[in-house]
Amino acid sequence: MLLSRDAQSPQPVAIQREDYAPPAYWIDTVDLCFDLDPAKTRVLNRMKLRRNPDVAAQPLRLDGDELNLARVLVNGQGAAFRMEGSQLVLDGLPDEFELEIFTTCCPAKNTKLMGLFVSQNTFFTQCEAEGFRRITYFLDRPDVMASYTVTLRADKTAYPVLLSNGNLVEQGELPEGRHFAKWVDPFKKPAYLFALVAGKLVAREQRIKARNGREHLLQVYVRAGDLDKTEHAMNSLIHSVLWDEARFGLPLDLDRFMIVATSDFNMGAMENKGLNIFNTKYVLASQATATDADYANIESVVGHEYFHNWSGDRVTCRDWFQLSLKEGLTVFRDQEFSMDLCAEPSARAVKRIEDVRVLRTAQFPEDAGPMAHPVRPDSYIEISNFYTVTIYEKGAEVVRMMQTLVGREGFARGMTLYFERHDGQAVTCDDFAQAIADANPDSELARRLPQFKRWYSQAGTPRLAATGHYDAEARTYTLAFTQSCPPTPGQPMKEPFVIPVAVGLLGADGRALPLQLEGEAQPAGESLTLVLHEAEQRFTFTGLAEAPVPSILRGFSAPVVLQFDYTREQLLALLAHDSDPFNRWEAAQRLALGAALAAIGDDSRLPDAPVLDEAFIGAMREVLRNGALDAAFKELVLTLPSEVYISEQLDVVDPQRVHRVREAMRTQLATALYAEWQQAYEDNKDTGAYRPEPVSAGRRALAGMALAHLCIAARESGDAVWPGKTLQRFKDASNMTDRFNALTALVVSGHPLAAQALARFHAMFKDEALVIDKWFSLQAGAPDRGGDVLPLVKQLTRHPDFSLKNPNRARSVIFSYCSANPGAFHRLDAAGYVWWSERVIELDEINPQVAARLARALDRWNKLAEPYRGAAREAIARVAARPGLSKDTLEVVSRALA
Ligand code: 0A1
Ligand code: ZN
Repeated sequence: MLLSRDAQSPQPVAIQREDYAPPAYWIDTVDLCFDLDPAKTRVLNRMKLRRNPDVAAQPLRLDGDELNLARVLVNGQGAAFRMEGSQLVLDGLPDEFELEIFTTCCPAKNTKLMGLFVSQNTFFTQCEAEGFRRITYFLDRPDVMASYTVTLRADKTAYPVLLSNGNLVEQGELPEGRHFAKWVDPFKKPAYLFALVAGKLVAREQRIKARNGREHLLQVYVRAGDLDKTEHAMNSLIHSVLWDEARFGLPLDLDRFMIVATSDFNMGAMENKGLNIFNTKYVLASQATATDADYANIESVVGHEYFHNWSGDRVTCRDWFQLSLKEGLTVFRDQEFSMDLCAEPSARAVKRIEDVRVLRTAQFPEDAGPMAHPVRPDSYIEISNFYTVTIYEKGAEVVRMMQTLVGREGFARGMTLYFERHDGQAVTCDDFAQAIADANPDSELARRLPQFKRWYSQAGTPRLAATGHYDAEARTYTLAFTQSCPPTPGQPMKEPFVIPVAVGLLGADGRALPLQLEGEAQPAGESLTLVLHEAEQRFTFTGLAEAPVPSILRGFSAPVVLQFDYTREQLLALLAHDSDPFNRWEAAQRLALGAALAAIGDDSRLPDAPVLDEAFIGAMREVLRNGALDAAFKELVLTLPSEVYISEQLDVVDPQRVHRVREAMRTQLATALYAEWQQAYEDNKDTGAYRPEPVSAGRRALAGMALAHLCIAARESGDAVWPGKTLQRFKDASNMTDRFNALTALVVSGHPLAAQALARFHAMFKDEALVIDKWFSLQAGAPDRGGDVLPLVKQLTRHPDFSLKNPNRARSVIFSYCSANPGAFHRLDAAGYVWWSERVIELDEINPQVAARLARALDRWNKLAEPYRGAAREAIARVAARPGLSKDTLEVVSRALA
């Protein structure tokens, strides 16, 4: 499967889940001493080890990567060792011993941002998954848990703040203007949770008392100029602490909990014990610089990392195949947290719809492509490639289904049992599912646990085909389900899943009909969860005087594709009346998708022919006018399915055609609903003093959407009023959400005023890196007009503010174009693909993790129509043939070509 490699880099090997074996040695304590210097940092590592008596005697093999080894002592004596590849191997060791290892590394040259690196004159670490081995030789695997003592020494003027995990036990001065700090972590932890930070930082501090009376110091560390942007992160942290205690009885177990922000970070944030390190994007916010979406993301990421303190840190993963044990569970927890913080039930529903949208536009394609893998993968070459939407978002859906099957209270009981049983351990996905089932012995989960766990072992998105039959004479309605799951790499055949399907039935007038299942004594309420477990199953409802409209998979109760031949009338009825907001939204999506697919499949269609019919437009008009609906919900309903989502429904994709049809739909909505957009704008344009909470955020979102459509309509009619008003709003806005929405409206409608607004925006925010990222990203993601985006993107990469070394900046241009702008990226002349391959190769030399993510932009090449398909394959092959490619990128492109 893998392609030829140059002589220096050996063929990368795949690690298999089945090969798991416990470690040959345990490391009980680690005493680390750092002399921090960007060019040459010295690391003295003194460990106490003992042989694992359960494992046959074997040499000690310590992982290392890009380290300079100076000394190895066993019990204070120089010891014989050998290198096997990057591993340090020691033979003939006693059963218990002290091992001292002295190494140096060069943080200033660490562009991979794994291990110890420097960002803006500050030291940071990133150790998950396998970065600790870039700091010292170690058993770098999550089932080796040790107690850490860390001493940091550095120049006091350049690095006044010295942080590590746990408690600060000592600090003081050293000769030559240096100082030190000593930290002790009271909890054992795997190496991937180790962290240190050293630099010129300031902190927002807050002391809180938890429900149980314990006091804690919370700190958010940033660079001096950013302190005024930390209030929201601190509030989010306080809410997180209170929520985990209230909902799951999980208290903060440390005296001090720290968050530190860095602008150079590969991912969103990292849950190091007591010392979370964050991408600035998920910490810094002010009303002038951050949008409502930024505020919401900060809340959920701060929550996510904090919740890891239990689901990840106190109970961790036995091996990296179990990654979803902590990630799926913690995403589920952060989703629930954000929902529970919503004051209005309708805002909860909006959050659910947003989460499902992410799942369906990112995870479903992953599950159908070359990188498809089970929630608990069976093998990997580079674990960094498996921090995926499948592990995170589908993993969260699996946990959510467990909650559905045992009920909310039962799930909380299961969580309590899980943490009681496994506190301080490194465990598996099986252990988690077992605990939830054991706490709920009479549940459907407990009854079908082995089958339920297929959600962990089988990749692919199940298809659930349903049909409905009404028998007027018997007054019954029968729903028949057939489930199947397409093959995925290495898994040609699938066994049936346990699928919870929440259903309701609506009458012609839109009211909920009683749900009396045949054979059940009692009628259910308005909604009922059917638990499917066979390939084919049917359910009959009795006592129905009329043919019902079925509302199936309410709340998206399982991560499946539901296939039901809804008539347009049925969908319009669901959109107008369903009491389940998710299915109400889903009905509109199905209607829009149906129209898009019909237009895309119509070879005789003229470029500007209308796509949407009067019934759909009328329904959208009703939604916009409906005084009972929230603005946030309206915005979601009016948002057309994305090009990616539409493309996923096709066997062969012509991305240009998909783009043109979707643009035509948007233009049609813009012109046909002109009056309603004006009204929506007028009604929602003023949201008073800025508060980043869901209700007013929803109103700002709808006002922004209205403005974009009004500018599109103006483009069609030649009217100059709305673009002018939009520019004025852009100038006058008192918060970033309104300002950026106005700018976006000018850019997406392609209005000439966009140029001056963009220039002004850059000038206003030239010192705000996160805002400049938005400026880049908006342009690289703009709708293509005659192939104009690629030349612009090339120009943007030559802009003085552009840097390939900063992941946020690289993503803002390159990913916004290659991964988020299909209409511009897929060009008939293949120039987008050529440019992509050059950027992947260029980035791979600097930062393989970021390169490998970019490499995934062409995951779905095999579905493309010619000539795109052949050109895309050629571009991938060009990357794969590059000598010396990292194993990260090589794994992605090899799978794509397999
Ligand atoms: N555990 C983190 C994700 C993460 C993974 C790898 C990283 O290093 C490159 C950084 C962060 C989380 O789930 O938030
Ligand atoms: Zn996580």
